Amino acid sequence: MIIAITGTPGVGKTTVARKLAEKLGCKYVNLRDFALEKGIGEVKGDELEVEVDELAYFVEKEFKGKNVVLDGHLSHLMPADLVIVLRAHPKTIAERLKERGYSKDKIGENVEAELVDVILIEALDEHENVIEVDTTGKTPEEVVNEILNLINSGIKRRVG
Ligand code: DAT
Repeated sequence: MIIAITGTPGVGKTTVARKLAEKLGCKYVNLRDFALEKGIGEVKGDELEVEVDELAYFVEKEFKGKNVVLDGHLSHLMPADLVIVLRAHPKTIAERLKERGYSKDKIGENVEAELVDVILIEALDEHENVIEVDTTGKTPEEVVNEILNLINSGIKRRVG
């Protein structure tokens, strides 16, 4: 099964995806690294601009039928069996991105995206199996355990 961990930058995707893959004993894939490895997209400053369809094609080709956890803010646009949208308080996102040295504009853009549910809406547009998990006040371990419980209970919760 392909599990996509998505969300606004700073929400906790990499932290949660790595731990989840470890617990499930499956492969962890960072989408940005995967794209670079495949020579897809164009690096512009700190950002990698990729054609979503091209990335999805390579993801399908390489991982279809395998057990992987995809980490990236485009992972909900990939062929996935389950999409987990991580959420955090916009203030938390702002603090984390400031620490990362993001510009004021970039921080504002991402805070706004979190506020208006951009990724959740995109994910629900693309997939049936979408779970929203709020990380507020939780440790990464608690978030991972919540996801594992949902997977084990057959994923009956749906948002939207
Ligand atoms: P992203 O990959 O979404 O940009 P990250 O995993 O690189 O995010 O960074 C998230 C930071 O937040 C990291 O320093 C761990 C911290 N954090 C605190 N509580 C968390 C939680 N419940 N879930 C995920 N990360 C959390």
